[in-house]
Amino acid sequence: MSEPEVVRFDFEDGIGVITVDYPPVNALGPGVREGIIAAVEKGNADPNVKAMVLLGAGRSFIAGADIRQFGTKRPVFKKTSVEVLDDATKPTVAAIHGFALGGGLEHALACHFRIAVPTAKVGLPEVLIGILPGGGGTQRLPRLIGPKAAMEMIVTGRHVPADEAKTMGIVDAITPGTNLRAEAIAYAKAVIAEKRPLSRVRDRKADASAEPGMFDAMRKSIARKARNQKAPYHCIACVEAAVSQPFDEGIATERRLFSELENADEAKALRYAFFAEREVAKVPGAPKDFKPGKIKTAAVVGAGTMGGGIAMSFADFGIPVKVLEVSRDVLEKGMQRVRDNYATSVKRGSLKQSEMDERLKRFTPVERYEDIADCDVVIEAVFERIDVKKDVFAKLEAVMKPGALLLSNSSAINTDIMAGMTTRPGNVAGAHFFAPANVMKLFEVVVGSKTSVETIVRTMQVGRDIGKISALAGTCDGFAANRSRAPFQTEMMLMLEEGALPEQIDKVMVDFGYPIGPFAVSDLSGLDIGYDTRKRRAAENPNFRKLPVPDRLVEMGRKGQKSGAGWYRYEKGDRTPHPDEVVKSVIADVARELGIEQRQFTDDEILKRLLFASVNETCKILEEGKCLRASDMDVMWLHGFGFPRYRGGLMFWADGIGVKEVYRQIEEWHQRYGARWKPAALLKELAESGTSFREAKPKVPMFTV
Ligand code: T1G
Repeated sequence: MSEPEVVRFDFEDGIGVITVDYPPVNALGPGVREGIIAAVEKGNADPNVKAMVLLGAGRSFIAGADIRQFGTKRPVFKKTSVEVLDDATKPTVAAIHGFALGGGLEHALACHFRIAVPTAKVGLPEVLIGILPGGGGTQRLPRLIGPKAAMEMIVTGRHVPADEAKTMGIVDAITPGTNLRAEAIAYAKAVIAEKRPLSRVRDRKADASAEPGMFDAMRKSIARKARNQKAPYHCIACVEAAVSQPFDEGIATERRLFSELENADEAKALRYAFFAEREVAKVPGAPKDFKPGKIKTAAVVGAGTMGGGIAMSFADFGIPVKVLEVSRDVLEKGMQRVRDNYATSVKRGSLKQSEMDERLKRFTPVERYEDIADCDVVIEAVFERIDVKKDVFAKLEAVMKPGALLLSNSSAINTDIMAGMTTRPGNVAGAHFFAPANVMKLFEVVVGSKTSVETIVRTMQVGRDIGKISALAGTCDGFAANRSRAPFQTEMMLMLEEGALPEQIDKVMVDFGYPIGPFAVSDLSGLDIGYDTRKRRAAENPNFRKLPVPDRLVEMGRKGQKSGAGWYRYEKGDRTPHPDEVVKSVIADVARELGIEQRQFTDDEILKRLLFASVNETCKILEEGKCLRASDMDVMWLHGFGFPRYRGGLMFWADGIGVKEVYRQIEEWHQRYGARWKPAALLKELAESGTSFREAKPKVPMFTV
């Protein structure tokens, strides 16, 4: 059977209709550009064709170049499909629904007119995958809407809704979209009937005279976020060329700068992250046709900091949420904290007052379990104590409607313990949020031994319904994300005893690309959190390796920012961390008492001691089947721990160093430091077989279908 046509051309009422049909999102995959060229040339040559419209079949217009093709050899065209459109001898209309992104919008910009349905979104998001609009977008958009607005869109990569695109002048008209094809044909016929002048975007002028300093101002404003990256700056340079160079020279500049980016490490890492975030959503073995509907009502048990943040996550995405707290006083305090959080966002300008009011209306504080019985999903966020969790699940068992998802936000307690309190363990799973729950994107779905595949799929969807990135984890101490990060936290403390300082370690990690260093993070979250856990572990396990440095700081009352000092000293009302001699002397005392000789550390050793420790642990997590893919762990590190996106993720970065070198170095530390650095069996296997981390497969299935 011949391949289905990826681009169709048909004729209706004097109009040539070009339809791109390359599911799922009409990316410019193999044959699409060729099909568009052939269709436009056919329309040009046919005297019965008075005008042409360009449409996407299915759910979207054209979502851009086929990202999978980057880094591979691609056909070179005498005239690209954008140029052929640009030179069309008859009026052309792009009719946009769904998304017109990247090369998709670039094709639309080469048409004489653009119409869009109200729900459509347009954008040039190439910078988000480490490149830049390579099909003339950096030259046409500034000519259409002005260099400043164009530069903001191109450097942020944001999607612009149709109404805003109309206001900006990207779109000429909004059309209902009840029958987009017919509406596009009607629009084209009106263009002919009214003899509208056909102006090409490329023939306009991009003028920056009103604000010549806009380019340097943009460079300054992105300096922190765009650290160690090239693409954002190349985007600015291209828009600058649109202002300072004739069109064709600007196109040459765009092509040159694009070619510097496509195969750079940053672009490879960002493309990897893009696909990893789509792979992580897949539940192996789940029935393909099982598509759970969006949840309609949610409940959260516990109105503490986490409970309030979880409830906000639902309200923020339009889902009514009941907050259950048996103590009215705690309930009121929790609701006040929610109101204060929203008020802070309003004050900062990131939320409108009207949005805050709308979101608060979605909250229903309740004090009885019966009041949440009708909810589709309930998430408990009560004290991290087994007896308390058991009590909650026993009460949920008694009231929740059949089929309700019974989820636990516990960050460590075995999901099976909660499931054991119910007669429906299949409906029980972990839903682990990361603080602050309404901000952090990672949503770790923890699979209990009896969790059903349907519950897994439904719970993954709950995460997406509230704008999170859902990732699967097996039940073990710390599940997948926190367990993989624990050795990082151990090594950062032990290196202090050996002579490194908090400020040196933090600088290494900030230079690597983290927004702030791990000790500054610890000062934010509070040193007492780790202290309690260590005390509990030491009581349970006499061989537990104590960490005297942080323990002493907590016992001195240095709990972090909340107490004015922790790893750093803070001036009143100022959150700037200042290195503190007191910390240095505590470190020196501990090292002396432990008889550890102090030494200098290179930045490279600090970086690898921290990250290799987690790479090794991730190999153990993978071999035990507590994580499905190395790329899933990368998604967790990107969205749970602020790992720099332009480095792809922990395991992608380690692959850049090479499995063999990682194994050699870990084995060397194993000889020097003992058992905690024993290489994972999987790591040894990968090194010996020359397999990359990305190809690593779990040895044990996480669940059976
Ligand atoms: N190329 C290849 N595959 C793509 C793709 C693309 N551009 N966009 C989506 N997919 C796949 C995706 O991997 C998934 O596959 C499926 O489609 C559904 O995607 C020359 C150089 C359009 C907003 O950056 O932002 O044009 O997992 O789950 O949530 O100047 O996809 O099912 O196998 O994300 O509804 C610029 C990227 C490219 C847009 C839809 N364009 N895509 O979101 O679905 S560079 C982009 C998206 C370029 C030109 C330059 C989103 C979406 P699978 P999905 P969604």
